[in-house]
Amino acid sequence: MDAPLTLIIANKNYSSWSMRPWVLLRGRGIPFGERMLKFETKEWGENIGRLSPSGLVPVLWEGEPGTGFATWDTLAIAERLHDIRPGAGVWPTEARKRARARSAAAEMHSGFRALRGAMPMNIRGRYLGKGMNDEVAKDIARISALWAAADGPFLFGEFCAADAFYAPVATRLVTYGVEVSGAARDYQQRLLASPGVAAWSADAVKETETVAMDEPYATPPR
Ligand SMILES: N[C@@H](CCC(=O)N[C@@H](CS)C(=O)NCC(=O)O)C(=O)O
Repeated sequence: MDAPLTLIIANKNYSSWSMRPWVLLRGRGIPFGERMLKFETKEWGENIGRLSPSGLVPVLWEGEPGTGFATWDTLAIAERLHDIRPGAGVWPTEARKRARARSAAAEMHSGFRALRGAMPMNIRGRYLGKGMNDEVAKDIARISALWAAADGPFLFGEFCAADAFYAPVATRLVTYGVEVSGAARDYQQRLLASPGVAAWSADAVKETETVAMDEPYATPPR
């Protein structure tokens, strides 16, 4: 009997790193529970040290959160899921596709800093035209090329971890009113409509908390 899985996450509206393994688990139909520690709350302060070795989210727990087995950091979580749920399609079955999918996920994990910095994830927010500059445009051009080369309904056939890594970018383009075209746009729409991404986004728009650090374009209260 496999130990039950619990994913420690933060606010669905803002936490792009939490979103990635959550949509992967949901998108691949892997059962799991979630525990949300909202940013800037007493609950975060009281529990993050016990529930996250790195002090960051997401964290995947096998067994009881806090005493079971923890894997932290999104890339490591994807690899751990691939190990413990080998038939679940976390990565593509074909070795070269798997290598490409890992490359795409790693590129997201370590790159696109301009885009991530200037356009923080904010699923319910609308800041059309904000955040764009030359470096961001370069990141978007690279992502658009990657998406346009999708080899199936998703980047490498069926929805896998690589798609999960790009899900927060698909929502950012909506938030900041950036349009990609052609095959990249078709892929973005499929990604937004995929079951895990749609479910996460539906929860995100219901949240009401505001995290100032993730709202650089909000009008400050007077
Ligand atoms: N490299 C990490 C990044 C994790 C990360 O930065 N998480 C943010 C939330 S999206 C966090 O926990 N921030 C809380 C803090 O900085 O105190 C990963 O891939 O999981």
